[in-house]
Amino acid sequence: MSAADSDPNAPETDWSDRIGVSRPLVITAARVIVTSPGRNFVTLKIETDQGVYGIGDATLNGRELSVVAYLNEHICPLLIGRDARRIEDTWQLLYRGAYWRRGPVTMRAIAAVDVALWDIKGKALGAPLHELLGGKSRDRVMVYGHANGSDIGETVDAVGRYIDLGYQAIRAQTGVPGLVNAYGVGRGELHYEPADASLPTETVWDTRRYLAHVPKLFERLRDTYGPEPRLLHDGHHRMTPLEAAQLGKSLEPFDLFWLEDVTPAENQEAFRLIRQHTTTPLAVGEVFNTIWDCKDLIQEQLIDYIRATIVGAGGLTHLRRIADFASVWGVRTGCHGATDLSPVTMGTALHFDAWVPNFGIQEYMRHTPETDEVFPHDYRFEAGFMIPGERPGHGVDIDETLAARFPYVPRQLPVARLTDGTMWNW
Ligand code: GCO
Ligand code: MG
Repeated sequence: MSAADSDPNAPETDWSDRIGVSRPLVITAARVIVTSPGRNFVTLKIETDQGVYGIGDATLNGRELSVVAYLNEHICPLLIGRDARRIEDTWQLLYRGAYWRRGPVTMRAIAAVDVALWDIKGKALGAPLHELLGGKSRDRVMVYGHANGSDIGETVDAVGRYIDLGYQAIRAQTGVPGLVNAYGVGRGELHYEPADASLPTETVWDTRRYLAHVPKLFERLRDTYGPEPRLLHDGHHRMTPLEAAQLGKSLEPFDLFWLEDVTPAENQEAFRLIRQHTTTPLAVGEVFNTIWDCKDLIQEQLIDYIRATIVGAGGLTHLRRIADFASVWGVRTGCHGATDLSPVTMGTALHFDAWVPNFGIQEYMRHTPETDEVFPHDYRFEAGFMIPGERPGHGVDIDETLAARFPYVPRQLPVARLTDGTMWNW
């Protein structure tokens, strides 16, 4: 019995009996829904003349309303009357047609349209997205969870809790002595939510203290849990390339699965220096929007995992292109999956992950129960893995009545300053 059979409120899933794709599916409406069930989400809903609809995620953490305006003012009007079946042509229209290319706002708006159209196509054909992509390469998708604590002891305990939940891969972050609010340290046990105030919270950063402290965390983790768990760490763009090389080297004895975002990647060449000095695997790309942001990183094999994901990098249509290019150079995927990526992105990413031949891992931070209720979905967690659903399309819906009960709340990400007051990368 499918989830849809057992849930009386589940959306209708048998559109394909009536629709198919033998005639145009004319777009009749495109609406933006903003909701904040614990955090803000922007969702685009595209409706067609034959009743089948699709939804896409357009959430840009801390800058949500810019994408709302981009969609409402510049994209929704031009979608009306178009044939929803023409996903590639619509993607090219929105990318080339704007003249102003790339960037987080534009590419999230494009991603929302793209994913909504893939959702419609899947429903019209009666096929889950992994089938449209070429079928599953794996039945379940390995995910990593976020363990964090204000000191090493707390983080070690948090990693233990993830191991007890069945996770085989865990990202570990810890507070640094002398620094309040180090990156990645949350307040609750399973939820970490950095966008915490209507104006940016100021935090203080000192890379030397951090570099001296982090290896101690991983030494303790290996002493406590042995060689088995895959351990990950996120540097969140705080280091210079040389500092990143130093960290990579000092972590080599602890066999990390990956070291993420060690330095900003606007200058892709910076990774050459890091690569020359360390064999710790490198992951980067949660802020990337297009293949152009990672072209050199990939073809020079300067990284091991590409973190671009559905909502950040122009939807399924473009992410698939990045992944195929990466596969040529032995780079594997590691889709961003923080809580600011809505269940719509998670559902779509899981279909992508189930298909993509060069799959690496998927990030998974649990959404709050309120978020899960607003976005009913058929993917599920099972002992360290996510199982994509079998409903046609991406398998995620939005309960608009419930969504309306959670109005938008202005929230921004923190900022970081060095100890002398200099503005730094959060
Ligand atoms: C991660 C990330 C996030 C980001 C967040 C910003 O690896 O999951 O670095 O937690 O900070 O997505 O909105
Ligand atoms: Mg990150």
